[in-house]
Order: sequence, then C-alpha cells, then structure tokens
Amino acid sequence: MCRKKRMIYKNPQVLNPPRNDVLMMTPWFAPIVWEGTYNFEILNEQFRQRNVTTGLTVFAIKKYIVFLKQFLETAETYFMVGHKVNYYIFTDRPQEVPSVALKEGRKIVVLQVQNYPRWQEISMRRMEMISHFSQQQFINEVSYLVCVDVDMRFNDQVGVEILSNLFGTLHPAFYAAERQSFTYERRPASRAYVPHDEGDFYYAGGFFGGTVKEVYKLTKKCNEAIIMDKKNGIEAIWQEESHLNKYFVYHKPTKILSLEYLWDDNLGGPEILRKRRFLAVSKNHAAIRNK
Ligand code: 5GW
Ligand code: MN
Repeated sequence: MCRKKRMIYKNPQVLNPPRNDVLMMTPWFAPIVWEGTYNFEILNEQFRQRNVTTGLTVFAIKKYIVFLKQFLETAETYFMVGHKVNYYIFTDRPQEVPSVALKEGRKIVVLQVQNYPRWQEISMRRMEMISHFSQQQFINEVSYLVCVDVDMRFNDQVGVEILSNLFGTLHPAFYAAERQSFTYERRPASRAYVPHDEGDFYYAGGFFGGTVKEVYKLTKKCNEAIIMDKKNGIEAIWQEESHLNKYFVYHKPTKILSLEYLWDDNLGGPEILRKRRFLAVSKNHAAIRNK
C-alpha cells in the first residue's frame, strides 16, 4: 500500500500562470515569494519530512526590549507553525525577557550581549554577533537562520516558503523604485560601495536569512567590511543594511521575499499586497531610542 500522502491540486499552468502582474522570478531564477505563486502544502510537507529546525534571531538591546512580548506572541501564532523553532534573543537585559507560552518544539534561547552607546553601533554589531554565534552555536542547533528586526509583529502566516540557501527581502520603500534611487552606499571609499549601474533590488536590513553556513558567510563578510570602514574612518550611509545590499549584488540570493514579508502600514496598501504577514510596529523615536 502506498503510504505517501496524496495531494490534490491542479498541475502548473504553463500558459496561464496564477498571476502575471508582478515579477515572480529573478533573472537568475530565484523565486520571488508572493501569495498565489506556490503550493504551501507541498513545501510544508517537504520541510516537515526533513524535520527542519529554524533559528529566529532578534536583538532587543536597551529600550527595544519592549517590543519582544508582542513579537514573540505573534510569532507563536504565525511563524513556522507546526515546525521546530529556536528563538535566539540577543539582549543586554536577560532578566527582562518576557515569559511567553510556547508551543511544542519551540524554545527561547537568551544570549547576553553588550550594549553600545551609539545606535548605529548597536545596529551594525548584529552582523558580528550573528556570525560569531553561527559558528559557535547555531550550526549545531538549527538548519536555517531567519534574522529580523524586533520592532515588528507577525500578522499572517510566515512559513517554510521563505526558506532557501540565502534569502533577502525587498525593502518596502523601494520596491517600485528605479535602480538609481536605491540608497546604496555611493562613496567608493566605503567597502559597501555599489556603482550606479549595478544592483538588482534594494533589500531590507531587517529581514534576511538562509542556511546557517550561508548566513555565517554573509554576516562574517559584512562584519569584516564594517571593520575595514571603521579603520578608514567611514561609516556606510545605512550601516549594516548598506553592507548587506553590497553582498547581495555579488552573492545573489536564491530566494527573494516580497513586500508581504516586510510591510509598514504607513506606506498604504497597494493592490499587489494580498497579505500583510510581517509589519513594522510604529515607535515613538524620541522615547524609544537612546536611554
Ligand atoms: C536605538 C536607537 C536608534 C536606532 C536603533 C536602536 C536600537 C536598535 C536599540 O536601541 N536596540 C536594539 O535592539 N536595536 C535593534 O536594531 C532592534 O532589533 C531593531 O529592530 C534593530 C534595528 O533598529 P530599528 O528597528 O530602530 O531600525 P529601523 O530602520 O527599522 O527604524
Ligand atoms: Mn526596525
């Protein structure tokens, strides 16, 4: 008897794909993940059979600890439902990590790290810390890493459809922009420099990932570039996001996450956006930053 799970679905339509109003594939054949372009049941079954564990890294330094509770609660509802997840929480305030009820197979791992006085440093040092812990710990515990900002909430399913060797996410403010207006670092003196005639997309610093090996390579290289810049007395215009964008020009992601995976309701609700899966939480900049 065949014990394989039967899945009933229409065969892919070569001439009439489910949607043709937006780009679904990069020129290097990496899928761009939009609702309606994939069969979640097939993908979910593939990853379930591999018994994959995903690490979700998030930094909550200083006052940003206030975002953790809602972040974790909404992740429990929407992130990798039915799969094993390790939440890696980098913080300088381990005693203030909220206790959140977790489903089976999911756990919180608190990693105490130091705080830096400059916010730019807090943001940039994420590359150093992720690369360090990837080599020391994550490689032994999870298959994939998903690295995100904490001032966010999950609002719809974010599952195994995002996983790939190396993935980046479109920055919500630039999905419709021309290459010339991408805010890449434009000063040749910086190691994040991208010439005006290069680059595919403007990627968000707040959502990238891949296998632990690929995330290690990415974060190590970005951290080395940040250190070189510091030696040379220069800081990239958008800190580690600039270095991430440089990296992706020369190491193409194998999957790209669409606007569904990183949206800010202040930008309205374009028609192409069928699902708002991961949303920016508005913050009072003056109150939350510094201190
Ligand atoms: C503090 C002041 C200014 C900017 C960032 C910070 C800050 C960032 C902080 O004090 N603590 C902290 O943990 N972060 C981490 O860096 C958070 O994970 C945060 O989501 C990430 C990026 O900073 P954001 O979210 O303020 O950047 P934007 O570009 O989303 O506004
Ligand atoms: Mn943010």
